[in-house]
Amino acid sequence: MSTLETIAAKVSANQRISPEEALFLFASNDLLAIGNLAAQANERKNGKKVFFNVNRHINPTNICVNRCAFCAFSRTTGEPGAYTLAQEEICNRARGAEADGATEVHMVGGLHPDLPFEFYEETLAAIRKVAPKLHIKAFTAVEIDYFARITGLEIATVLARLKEAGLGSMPGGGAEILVEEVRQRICPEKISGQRWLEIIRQAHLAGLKTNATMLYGHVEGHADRVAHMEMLRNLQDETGGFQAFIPLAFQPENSDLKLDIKATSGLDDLKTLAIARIFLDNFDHIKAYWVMLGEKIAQVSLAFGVNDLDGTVVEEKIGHDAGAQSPQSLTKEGIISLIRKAGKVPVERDTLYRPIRTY
Ligand code: V47
Ligand code: SF4
Repeated sequence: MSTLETIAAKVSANQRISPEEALFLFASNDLLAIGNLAAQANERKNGKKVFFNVNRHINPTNICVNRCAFCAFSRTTGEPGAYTLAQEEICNRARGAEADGATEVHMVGGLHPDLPFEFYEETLAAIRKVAPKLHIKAFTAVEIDYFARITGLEIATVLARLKEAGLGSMPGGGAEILVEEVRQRICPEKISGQRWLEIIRQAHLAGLKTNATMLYGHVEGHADRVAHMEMLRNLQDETGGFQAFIPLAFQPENSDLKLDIKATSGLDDLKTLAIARIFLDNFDHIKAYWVMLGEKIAQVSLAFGVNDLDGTVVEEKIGHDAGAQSPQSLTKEGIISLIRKAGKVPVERDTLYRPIRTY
């Protein structure tokens, strides 16, 4: 039988905890004990360093053929609020980001029914031309699958062509909850969890680093969260290609899942981040995405095993269309101050976690 003592002994000895033990932690209300274990596991890997980057999000289009039930960002062609950015506008934003000191552009969007694959290749090449110093982190596994479907190309070919055009790495979106029964309820049109894992595996094999997210706080249970993280842990054992794990707190406004689902509690947010740190022993980085968590919980999470606060973001649509109360953007100075006040050492990083400057 699991007890906090047996789990604590494992964490101290740097041993892996089992899915049953992770479930035990979810059922426990001893948040401070769980947080202490997570802080211990984090300090062993990262000391007092907390990473952030200077980045800019660009969402080329919100038109999407999937229309996942939880997504307040997507639109159908012709619906009020539907948009598609011209390539020139995407380039202007990337150029502006580089001029403002960004090192990364994070670009993800809807599955557009009409844009050809070449649009995305050309956009990468155009960004590379106007902002050559920017690392381009773009396209979720869901978009990569869509490109393969609309072109009839193999996943490996799609990835190779995007890499050739300038793709540097991939974000971790589209994972939601990888357990099929949950996916059927929240995003039945989306690729399966197994397909998501397979595309990420291929990205890792192609030399592209990725992140992994987990959308929590909707219809899933604790066992689904643990099963999700176990699938990620297994793949990471195999490829080592994941950089950060990012739990995304569900924002319930304006989505078809709204029903009577309430925003996650601070306690659940902190527990989920801490258990992720303890369970995902083969992930170096656990990221608190301040957009979905709010600045205050993101700051407190630095005492609960988190070592990354994402970036400046600049213009955020996915969470804010769904009612996120956080600002659209944080300044670099704001992030540095937030980390310092938590007694940690702010380190600006590039997308691949190479330190740029320690503050
Ligand atoms: O895949 C959609 C999620 C994701 C909602 O890899 C929602 O560095 C909460 O993946 N409430 C996109 N979440 C964002 C994402 C991301 C963000 C920041 C950094 C990185 C990274 C990745 O947003 C989607 C979906 O899981 N999402 N709707 C919502 N209502
Ligand atoms: Fe489309 Fe992604 Fe929104 Fe689903 S989550 S509707 S795939 S933009």
